[in-house]
Order: sequence, then structure tokens, then C-alpha cells
Amino acid sequence: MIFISLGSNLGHRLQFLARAVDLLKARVFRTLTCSLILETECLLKPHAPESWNKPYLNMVVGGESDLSPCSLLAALKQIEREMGRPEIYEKWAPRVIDLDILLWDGWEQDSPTLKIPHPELQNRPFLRHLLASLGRKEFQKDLTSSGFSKSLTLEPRWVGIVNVTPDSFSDGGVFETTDKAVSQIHHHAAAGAMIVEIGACSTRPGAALLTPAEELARLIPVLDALDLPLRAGEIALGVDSFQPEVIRAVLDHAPIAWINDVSGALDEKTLSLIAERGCSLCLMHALTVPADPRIILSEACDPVEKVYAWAEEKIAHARRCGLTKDKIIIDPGIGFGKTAFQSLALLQRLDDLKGLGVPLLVGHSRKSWIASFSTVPAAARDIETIAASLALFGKADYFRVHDVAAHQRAFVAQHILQGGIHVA
Ligand code: PH2
Ligand code: MG
Ligand code: MG
Repeated sequence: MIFISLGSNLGHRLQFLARAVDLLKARVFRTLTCSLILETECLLKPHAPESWNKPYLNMVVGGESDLSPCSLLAALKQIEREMGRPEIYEKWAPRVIDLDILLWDGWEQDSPTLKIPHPELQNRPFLRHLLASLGRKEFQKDLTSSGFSKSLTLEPRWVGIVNVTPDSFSDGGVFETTDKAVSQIHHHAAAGAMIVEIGACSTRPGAALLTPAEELARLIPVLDALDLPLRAGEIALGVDSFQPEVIRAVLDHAPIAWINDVSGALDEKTLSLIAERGCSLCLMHALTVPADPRIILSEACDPVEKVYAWAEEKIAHARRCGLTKDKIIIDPGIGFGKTAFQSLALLQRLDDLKGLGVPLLVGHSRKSWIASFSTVPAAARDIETIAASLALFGKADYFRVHDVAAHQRAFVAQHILQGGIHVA
């Protein structure tokens, strides 16, 4: 078994860890198990600039590889470079990604360019903690409650929901809404959301649609308030809108990582613009927007087959407009034009959509399918949502939820019991 440590303390740390794991899986490892992620205090050399003191996200992966220690080291350096780490850097300066060989069963080495085991293993209890969590008995004493300020899991990837919907259209209402939205965005990002998604136009049954101007009047102040973290790449922001004019305006205004189109009906010009900007596109299946409880899929049809056929067509169309497969995310649209029975069937057979060959998103959080077995009000449905999320683990890439922090807590517990998550 070979163990690699991953660390990031610059930019969107979670996204950098995710990208590095994807590359390790593709290039280096035959099998791969991921540890939890711990947030740790930055260890610095004496007299390091105070600006370097940025907390790390650290994790460990273990697996089997056919590479020699020397070629593995070269592969790690190559990944670091491709991910934007400069070729020459000062020792222990902040970095988007650091990949080190920690341990190699049956191999020890002490050369100027490579030392195995990693000498810093002695000084970093969090690395020994992570190795213990992957079952390494020699570090069992290190599996303790100290040495980290936060614990997260890398999988699934969370999309945190933020509604920018004021009750009043007065200035006071907009300002108050902006503040609340911005603080919720920071809250989701700190809790471990991969994407934080803002939406100004409600799509729940009976909701009134907004004009593009009304929608933008709610969105733009939020983008402006987040200008710094967005430009620094610290937060990946999604916008939930299906109006081409709104999408164009927000893409021109700020770096947006993701557009969520709940209509699934964007025109070619808008799709091409999204592709050009390197933005991801989530396409949701719906019959009407806003949702109309009277317009639902026929009882005779198989909802999974229906969504599959719809998605195949939408993916082909989006690809013709320049979007690549990794940037197209398919969402079956739980609760949109479906009975509770049909929504449940889609959740139970989410796997069947994997054949589409694109990332999948599931948005089941607090929705009315829960009312078919629970009497708690919508805002209190997080226990049911989290239980469903745990049952759906591995069946979708992205989970779009109202409470990212609570999901992370539940998934960290599941992860630790399983002794790591096997990703390859
Ligand atoms: N890596 C460093 C320097 N300091 N501090 C923490 N908490 N985590 C690290 O991975 C780390 C560090 C140089 O490799
Ligand atoms: Mg290091
Ligand atoms: Mg290093």
C-alpha cells in the first residue's frame, strides 16, 4: 500500500483536493481509498510572513500503483504544476495543492530528492490521525479529538442552496436580503459546499415568475458583495436561473462557476456563452416551471426512461453548443411534474441514469416526496433529507441541499465507520 498526503491552503481548497484525487485516480493508482478531510492550523517555519498563515485542508489517500517511487514522485510534481502550483516556490509558502509520498509498504528511501517515510510524519499528528482512520494500526494513538478544527468528506459534492427572495421590494428589503444571502453563502462554503447556488426566482408550485430586471435586482448586489472571494476563486458560485437575459448579465458581471437551468430549455446562444465562459451547466427535468401539481408525467410511463430519453437529447444539444461532458450535469428534477410515487422511483433507481455518462445531481432536499411518509413541515425535513442522502451515497455526484453543514456531519460519521471511501 502507498499513501499520499494532499494539502491545500489557497483558493477553493476543496475543489483543488477533488481535482487532485481525480488525477491521482486517472494516472497513478489502480485502487484508491480516500480519508476524511481535516482542516488544520498552518505549520510555518520560524519568521515566515504572517500572510502565509492560512489554514490547510489535509487528506490522505491510499492505494496500489505500478509506478516506481521515482516515477510516482514525478507524476505528483506534474499534477501540482498542472493545477497551477508554480515550478519554483519558497518552502512552505501557501499553495493550491501539495502532494507528498507519506508511506510505501516495503520501501524505505533516504535520498536528497525523496525520503520515504516522509520526515514530516513525525511532526504532523493530523497525518498520523488520517492514516489511523484508514486502518494503520501503528498510528492508533493519533486517532484523537485534537489537532483539527473541522472535518469534511470529499464525496459526494455538495451544492448549497441560497434563496435571494425578499418579501418586500423596498430598499430595506433588498439590503437585508443581500446580507442574509451573503452570510448564508459564506456559511455553506465554510461547511464544505463545492458549489454555492443562489436563486432569486422561486419555482415552487404557485410561485410568480420575475422579469429579468427584478431577478437581477436581487442577484447583482449579492455578486458585488462577494467580489473579492469570487475573484480570488475561494467560493464557486452557481446561479439558478433559466432566463437568458439574466444568465448573460451575471456571466458578464462576475466569475460564475455554474448555471442551474431548471427549465432545461435554454437557447443555443445562451448555451454557447455558458460553454465559452468555462461554466458548468446543470440541466433539470421539468414539465412546467414553476412546478404545477396538475401537470405531471403520465401514470403509464416509466419516469426513469422518460428522464433518460430527455437527458440524452439535452446532452447532445448542449454538446453541439460547445459544452463538454464533464461540464453538463443532469438532474432528474425530483418533484417537478412527478407524483410522489414517480419521484420515489427516480430516487430508488438513480443509478440507472449513470449510463448517460455525465455527472448526476439529485435535489431531494425537503421536497414534497417526504410528505408521503412524514407529517413534519417542509422547513423541518432535514432528518428525512439526510437519511435519504446517506441511502443515495454513490448514486449521484452532486447533492443539492439546504443544510450542507448537517450533511457533512452525517457523512463524516458514515465515512469514518467505513474506514475510508473507495473511489477506484
Ligand atoms: N504543509 C506544509 C507547511 N505547513 N501545515 C498544515 N497544517 N498542513 C500542511 O499540509 C502543511 C502545513 C508544507 O508542506
Ligand atoms: Mg508537504
Ligand atoms: Mg511537497
